Amino acid sequence: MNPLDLIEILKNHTVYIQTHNFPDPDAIASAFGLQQFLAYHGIEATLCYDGKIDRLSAKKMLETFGIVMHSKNDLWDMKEDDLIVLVDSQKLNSNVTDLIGDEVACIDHHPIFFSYDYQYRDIRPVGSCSCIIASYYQETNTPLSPKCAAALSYGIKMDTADFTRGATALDAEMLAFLFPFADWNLVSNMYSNTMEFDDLRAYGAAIQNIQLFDRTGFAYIPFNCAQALIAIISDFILSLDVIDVAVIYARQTDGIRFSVRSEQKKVHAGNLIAQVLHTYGSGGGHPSMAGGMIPSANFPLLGEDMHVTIQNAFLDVITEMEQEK
Ligand SMILES: [Mn+2]
Repeated sequence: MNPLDLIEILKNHTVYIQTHNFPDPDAIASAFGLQQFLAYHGIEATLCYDGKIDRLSAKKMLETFGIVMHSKNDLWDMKEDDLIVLVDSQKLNSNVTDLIGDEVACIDHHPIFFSYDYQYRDIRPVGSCSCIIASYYQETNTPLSPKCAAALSYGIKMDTADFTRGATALDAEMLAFLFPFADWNLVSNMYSNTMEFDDLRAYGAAIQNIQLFDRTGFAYIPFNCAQALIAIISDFILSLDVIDVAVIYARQTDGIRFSVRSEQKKVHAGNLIAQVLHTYGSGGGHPSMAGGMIPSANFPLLGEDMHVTIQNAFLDVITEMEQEK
């Protein structure tokens, strides 16, 4: 689609750009990049999300690049005929709250689980949503600020884990396109002081109760911890030489949150968690990274020993997947 079509759709409306809940660097960069793009073309947009900006890295990103995002609770004046552009997320997915405005557009790089009839839809299987937004600048010769180019570069680097996870040619081309415009000091700055002291507790818990079944590792964090931290710990556990599939789950106030990683070709992390949690909750994601949730109300379904139930459910599906030719 031509990104300028989006301008036509949004003209003369109140516009919101919404990310998935608990936005990560790619979601924040994409939202910011799109906001700046629209601003150049005369459209003002407010960035919004539900959940929390609960990670040091996300907070630091807002400060470093001068980004303002509003949480759902501040959006009391959103109306039904206000327009929403979803970035790095899709309507009807469990990780994005359905706000009152009208979702007329979607720019994303996740697989489609529920199709929805957007007026503007740009969903491509690339490594980051940030590279799609960067391509809008290139295609339309829209000027790019050093901060914006830096934020989008950081988004691409983070979501592709520095080109080691799901990266595509477009991710690489767009990083090359952004580089001469970007204030690279801002990108470098994002890589220092990234860990909070409290994170160590969660790492400690995961390390202490990690269990290994063949090449699948399970670790449980028995207390509330930030969604993004669970994902980071899951990357950390996957980096062990003896583990190809990592399943990390943490007890939260509203349920159990999961993060799954796979470097086993036959085990699609998104399909794995979707299949396993189907009975207990919901989940989904990419071939190598995915997330999900079991709401507290469904805990009785897990029986006497929830760990055994969870482990067996995952191991059964993993075995099935590995046996497929
Ligand atoms: Mn993303």
